[in-house]
Amino acid sequence: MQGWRMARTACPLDCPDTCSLEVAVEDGRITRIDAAPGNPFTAGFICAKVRRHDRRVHAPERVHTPLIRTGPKGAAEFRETSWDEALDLVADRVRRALDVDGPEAVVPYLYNSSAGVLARGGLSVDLWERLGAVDVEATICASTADAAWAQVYGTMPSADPFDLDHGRMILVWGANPGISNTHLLPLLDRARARGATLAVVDPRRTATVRRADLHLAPLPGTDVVVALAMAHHLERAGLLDRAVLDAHATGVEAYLAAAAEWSPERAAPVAGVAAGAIVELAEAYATTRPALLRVGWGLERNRNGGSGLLAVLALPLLAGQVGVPGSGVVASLDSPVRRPRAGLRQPDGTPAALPERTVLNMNRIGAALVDGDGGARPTVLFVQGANPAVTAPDQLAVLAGLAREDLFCVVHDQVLTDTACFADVVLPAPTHFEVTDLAPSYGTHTLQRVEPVIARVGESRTNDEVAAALAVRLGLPAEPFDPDPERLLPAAVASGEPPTSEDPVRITAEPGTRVAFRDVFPDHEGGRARLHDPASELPLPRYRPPADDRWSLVLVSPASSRTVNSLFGELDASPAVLALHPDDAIGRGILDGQRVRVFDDRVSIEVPCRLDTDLRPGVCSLPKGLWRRRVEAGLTANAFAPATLSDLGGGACFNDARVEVAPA
Ligand SMILES: Nc1nc2c(c(=O)[nH]1)N[C@H]1C(S)=C(S)[C@@H](COP(=O)(O)OP(=O)(O)OC[C@H]3O[C@@H](n4cnc5c(=O)[nH]c(N)nc54)[C@H](O)[C@@H]3O)O[C@H]1N2
Ligand SMILES: Nc1nc2c(c(=O)[nH]1)N[C@H]1C(S)=C(S)[C@@H](COP(=O)(O)OP(=O)(O)OC[C@H]3O[C@@H](n4cnc5c(=O)[nH]c(N)nc54)[C@H](O)[C@@H]3O)O[C@H]1N2
Ligand code: SF4
Ligand SMILES: [Mo]
Repeated sequence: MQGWRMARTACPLDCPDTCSLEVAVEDGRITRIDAAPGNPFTAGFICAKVRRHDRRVHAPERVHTPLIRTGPKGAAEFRETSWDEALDLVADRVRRALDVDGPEAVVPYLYNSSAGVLARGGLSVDLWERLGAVDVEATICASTADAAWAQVYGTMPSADPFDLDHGRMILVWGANPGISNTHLLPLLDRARARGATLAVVDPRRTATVRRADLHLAPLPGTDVVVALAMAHHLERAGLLDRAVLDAHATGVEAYLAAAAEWSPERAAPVAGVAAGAIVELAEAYATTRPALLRVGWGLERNRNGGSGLLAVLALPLLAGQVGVPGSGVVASLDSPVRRPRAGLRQPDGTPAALPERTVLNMNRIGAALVDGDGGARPTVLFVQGANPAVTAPDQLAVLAGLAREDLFCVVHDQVLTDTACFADVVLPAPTHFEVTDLAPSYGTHTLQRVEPVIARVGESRTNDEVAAALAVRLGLPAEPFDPDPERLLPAAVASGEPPTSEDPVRITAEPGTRVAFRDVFPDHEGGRARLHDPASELPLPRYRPPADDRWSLVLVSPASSRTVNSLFGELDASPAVLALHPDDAIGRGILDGQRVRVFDDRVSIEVPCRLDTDLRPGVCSLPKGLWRRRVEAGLTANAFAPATLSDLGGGACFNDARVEVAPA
C-alpha cells in the first residue's frame, strides 16, 4: 500500500460515542486520525486518545507473530513461532483438558468490549459453546445496570442523547461524560445555554459538575438512600404525579413503603450529604418540566448498585417526567456486550444440540483460577479481548492464578498486556483499523461499518479466524466456522441490510421518536414500569451498609481520559497518583505531592499523593485501567477491589474498595 490516501471507518472501542473516523494513510501506515462527517453525534472532534491511536497500531509493543513462553510464568520471555505450531499446541492442550479434566476445567475469558460485533459475538463464542467449556458471564461492567433496567423498564429503549435539546432540567447521575462520553458535553452546554438547569450526583466534582447548578456528592454506594429519600419527600410534599403512576407503573405502593423508611433527615448522615440538598434536588427535579435523567455506571459498581439503580430509575414516573421530548432516561442504549448474535450460530447449530455448561461469574475469575471457587480448578484459560490482570477485581488472586505452573494460558491480544506476560501462548490480534466489522453504539442510535484502512500489522488474525482454525483442529465442522466477515455481517444485523462502504453510517432511530410512555413502553404486562417486582432476587431497593468498616476511606477507580479501560495504558509510564481530599490528608499528616502508603489488611502499595478538593472527604481515587508498571508493587486499584457481587445481576463492586492511607 504505497502512497497517500484518506480512508473512512468507525471507532468500536468501549465508549458510548462510536465516532465516525477519517484516517490518513501514508505508505501503509496511519499518520492521522480525526472525526469524519456524516455522524450527527460525533462530527467535529474525536478524543485525544484515538487521535494518537497510530502510536498503538504501529507500536513496538505490538505482537507480530504467535509467541511461545520460554521463561518463568509472568517473566514475559517468549520465542516467536508459526501460527501452525501455536494453534496445534493450543488445540492439543484444549483437547487434553476436555478429555482428562472435563469441560468445566476449560475457561474461555472472552470480553472484546473494545471490538466490533464479529470480534465480540462471533465464532469465538460459538466455538467454546460447542465444546461445552465454562460459560464466563460478562458481568464485569453494566450487568447490574442492565438487570435493573430490565426489571423496571423491560426491553423499552432508552431516550436519545439529542433529547437533551428539549430538557429544561438535566439530571446526570453517576456518569462522567467529560471523560467517558465526551460528545454529550456539547449537548449539555447547549442545554445550559438555553437556560436548562443541570444537576449532578457524583462523589467527585467532575468537569460536568463544574457546569452544574446543583451537585450532590454522596458516599459511593448510598445512591439508594438518596433516591428513596427524594421519593419520600415527593410523597410528603404532594409532588407525586399520581396520574402518571396510575397509568404507567405497578408496585407503586410497595416502592413508596420502602421509601417511607428513608426521610431526607435519615438518609443524610448515611449518604454524607445535607438533608436540605436532597429536598432541593427532589423539588427541582419534580417541578422543572421536562426533566431528563442521564444515568451512568458509577452507581452500579458496589454492593447496593442494583438498589441504587432501581431507586433512581423510578424517579421519572414518580415525578411524572415521561411522555414528552426531553423527559425520561438516557441510559445505555445498547449494552456494550449484549450485541446481536442472532444468526451467527449458523448454519447447522441448533441451540438444543449444545452441551450443558458450567457458569462462572467473570468477577470471580481470581478465586476460580486459584482454587476453583467451589467448582473445578481450571487447567486451560483462554483470554481474548480482555486484560484481567489489571481489570478484574481481587488482583492478588488473579495474579496468583495466572502464575500457576499447571495452568495453560493463551492470550489473544494486540499488544503484550499485563495478562499476556503470563501466557504460555500469545496470539497476535489485529486492531480495528485492520478488519471489516460493525460498530453499534451504546450511546447514540447508530450502526456503522468498520473498514480495514491498512493491511494487517504482522501476522495478526481476527477472533473469528482464530476460532475457525481451532474449530478445525478440534474436529468441529468447517463450514459454520467460515470466518469471512461478508458472510457473517448480514447475520449479525437484526433487521435490514448492514451498512456498506458507500453508506457507512446507519441511523437506527431518529431523535424524538422514542419518547418513553408516548412512543415506547416496557414489555411488562400492561406496558407498565415495575417499581416492585416480587419475582426478582431484589424485589425492592434496599440499603446494605459496608461489609467491612475497618478502613475509613472509599477507594474509587473512575474512567480516565488517558485509557479506555486498560487499552492505551502501555503508552503512559508515569507513576500512578492517588487523589485525596485535603481534609483527609491533614489528620494523617500528608502533604501535597508526598509519597503515601495505601493499604488494607492484604495489600500495601506506595504512590505519590495529590491533594484534590474535587473529591468529597472520605473518598480517594486511583484511575481505572492502569498497567502494573505504573505502581512499584505492580498492583493497582484492582488489588483493593473485592470480588463480592452487587445485589442484582452479579455485577462487579470495584467502588466497594476500602483503604487506609498513611505517609510512606
Ligand atoms: N476515556 C474513557 N472513556 C470511557 C472509558 C474509559 O476507561 N476511558 N470506559 C468506558 C466504559 S467500559 C464504561 S463502562 C463507561 C463508564 O462511564 P461512566 O459511568 O461515566 O464512568 P465511571 O468513571 O465508571 O463513573 C462515572 C462517575 O461515577 C462516579 N461514582 C463512583 N461511585 C459512585 C456512586 O456510588 N454513586 C454515584 N452517584 N457516582 C459514583 C465517579 O466519581 C465517576 O465520576 O465509560 C466508557 N468510556
Ligand atoms: N478498578 C477498576 N477496574 C475496572 C473498572 C473500574 O471501574 N475500576 N471497570 C471495569 C469496566 S467498566 C470494564 S468494561 C472492564 C474492561 O475490562 P477488560 O475488557 O479486561 O479490559 P480492556 O482494557 O478493555 O481490555 C481489552 C483488550 O482487548 C484487546 N482487543 C481489542 N480488540 C481486540 C480484538 O478484536 N481481538 C482481540 N483478541 N483483542 C482485542 C485490547 O488490546 C485490550 O488489551 O474493566 C473493569 N475494570
Ligand atoms: S474512544 Fe470514544 S470518543 Fe474516542 S474516538 Fe472512540 S468513540 Fe470517539
Ligand atoms: Mo465498562
